[in-house]
Amino acid sequence: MKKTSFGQVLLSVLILSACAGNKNLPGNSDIPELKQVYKKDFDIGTAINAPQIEEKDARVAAFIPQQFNAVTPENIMKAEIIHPEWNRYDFDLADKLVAYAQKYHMKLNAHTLIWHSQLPPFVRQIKSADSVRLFLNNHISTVAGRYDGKVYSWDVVNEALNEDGTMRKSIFLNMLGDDFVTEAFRAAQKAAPNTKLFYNDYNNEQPAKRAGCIALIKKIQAAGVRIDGVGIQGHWHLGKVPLKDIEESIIQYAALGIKVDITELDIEVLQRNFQGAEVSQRMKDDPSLNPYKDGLPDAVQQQLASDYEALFKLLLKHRDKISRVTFWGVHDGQSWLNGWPVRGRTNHPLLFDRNLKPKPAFYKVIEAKKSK
Ligand code: 9MR
Repeated sequence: MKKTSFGQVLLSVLILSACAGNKNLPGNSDIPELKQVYKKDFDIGTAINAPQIEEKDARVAAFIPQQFNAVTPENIMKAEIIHPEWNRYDFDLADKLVAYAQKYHMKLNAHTLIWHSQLPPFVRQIKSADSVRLFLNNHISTVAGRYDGKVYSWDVVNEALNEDGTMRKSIFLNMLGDDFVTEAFRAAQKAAPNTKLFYNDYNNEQPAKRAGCIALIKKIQAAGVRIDGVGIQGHWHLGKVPLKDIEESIIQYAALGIKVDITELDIEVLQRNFQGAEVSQRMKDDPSLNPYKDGLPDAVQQQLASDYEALFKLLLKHRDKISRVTFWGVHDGQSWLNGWPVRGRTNHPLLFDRNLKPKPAFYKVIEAKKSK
């Protein structure tokens, strides 16, 4: 009798500790896996930062490969970091990222080769078109060449368009004219024959910008240069995801014979019709500018869920044209939207909250698939 009860106690202790252990287990093994649920449709990616590449936090480290089968470096492959001086490259983190993606059998969608922003300071000091051209070609051949066959895709050019579809002013446009985009793709094609080449932008589902984007893609194609896809970044707003424009864009871009990926998805829940340091100051006294510090009210949570549901239903409808959907961050705590357009707010744009807990939006995205 005594023995049995000791055995029972021991058993209960073992079960209890196993359950407790489970709760604290890295990752979140008792929820569906997005990558698995969408396996036959498109890849599900996430943008990751340096600590995530280096797996600093064991819980996050276990969680990422559970949910996602594609990764994009949020910052570490940008020119500023990977090419700090004319003759100096720093491949440390990018090499780690390649090893990370290989370890977890994830696709690596590299971001980005030519962008007007986050350029190393030496580029801004270049004074001649020849030197800009040399930078563009050296940068692409060195970086895209090194990772050819190791990354799945490159965003060759990022954000070259204005909202009205004209070309955005930048050192590349000013010095090289609009052909710089085609030149960049030509250099990438040469350096990276085994890598998919994408043009990436935001708001390029909007009609005017889309028209400019289509013209740009046609120009690359007319020059006999390879372009494999277009990225619609997908930084959208609560209750205003432009489903019609997105659908029209997917159809029109795909008609050019290229893939259409959603490359930086998030849905902003905060007001953002202001910018700058002055607002950061004002925010300290005006809590209405940062209303969800302690969490999302149910109505907003439900709206976010139904926005994501409608979006994924649409993406599923066009799954034959889409190769991946990438979220811009793993969880709300990591999102760039906590710091933009003003610093220090608490935003909630992704499917997982700050504790990696799936939000109602996550379950709606899972259900969207089940109903298809
Ligand atoms: O999320 C990125 C943030 O950490 C950087 O500070 C910022 C710098 O410009 O870039 C963010 O990522 C951007 C991406 O590279 C291109 N599209 C817009 C993204 C959000 O700004």
